[in-house]
Amino acid sequence: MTVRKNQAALTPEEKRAFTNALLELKRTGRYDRFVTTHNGFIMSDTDSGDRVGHRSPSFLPWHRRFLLEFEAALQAVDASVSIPYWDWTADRTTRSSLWAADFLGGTGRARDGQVMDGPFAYATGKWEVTVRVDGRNYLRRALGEGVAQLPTKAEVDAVLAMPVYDMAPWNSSSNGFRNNLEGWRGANLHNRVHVWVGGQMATGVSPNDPVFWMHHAFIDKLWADWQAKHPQSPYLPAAGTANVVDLRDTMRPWNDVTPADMLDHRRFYAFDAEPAAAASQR
Ligand SMILES: [Cu+2]
Repeated sequence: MTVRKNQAALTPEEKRAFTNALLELKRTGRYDRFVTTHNGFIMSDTDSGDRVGHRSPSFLPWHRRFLLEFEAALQAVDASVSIPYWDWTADRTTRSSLWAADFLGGTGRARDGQVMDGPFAYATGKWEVTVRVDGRNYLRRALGEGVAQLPTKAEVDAVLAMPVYDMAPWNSSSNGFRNNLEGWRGANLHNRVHVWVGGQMATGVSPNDPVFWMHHAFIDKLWADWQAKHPQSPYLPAAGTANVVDLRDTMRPWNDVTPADMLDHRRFYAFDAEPAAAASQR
């Protein structure tokens, strides 16, 4: 059974296994197909039209399925690997071990934002950014420059307290848990983290930065935490909503998976720290 761990608790061997599996997916071209898929949805998801991956209720089940597919690809390289999660309420500075040279490497240099250390620095020859929205083919970051502070635990807790999953008009103007977590409304959680990292993470080709997976693994965990807090609150909308993925509608690009299939993460993996209420209530 896959166990997703807090990145801060990984051993040096686990960090090496994870980064090596990423480099192998990159070498074979498999990695870049995930970047392409994500950018396609960023481009096509709109508030007034069809929306699946973002700014809609299916933001959470879509990314759960997307991460599952990516994790399966990692595990085909090394069966011991799972996607770690980055709790950015706790590891919230540029000095976090996350950004050390033995893991993701640090922020970009002042001149051009280029990441200069770690396994994903351009100079290694192993991490060329090929799916891109501008001419630059090196991984870039500007940690803490686009926005000064990552979200706090108190800001996360206030969003986890919201009892309704999502609300009409089911887009970036909605109230409710999903849109406050996604960040188009309120304190801004998920979106702000993309901006804090900067570089490719602040664009539609954000999966070019491996931290994408660890950020989304934490967003995914917050969905599980929310479910444990609100066991009577269902995914919404239930049915019959134009342009939006209802509970039992299939999601592109897979077309064989629905939000209902994604509700219980424990069919697929466990977290190192499962939400307490979940064990007794589900
Ligand atoms: Cu994201």
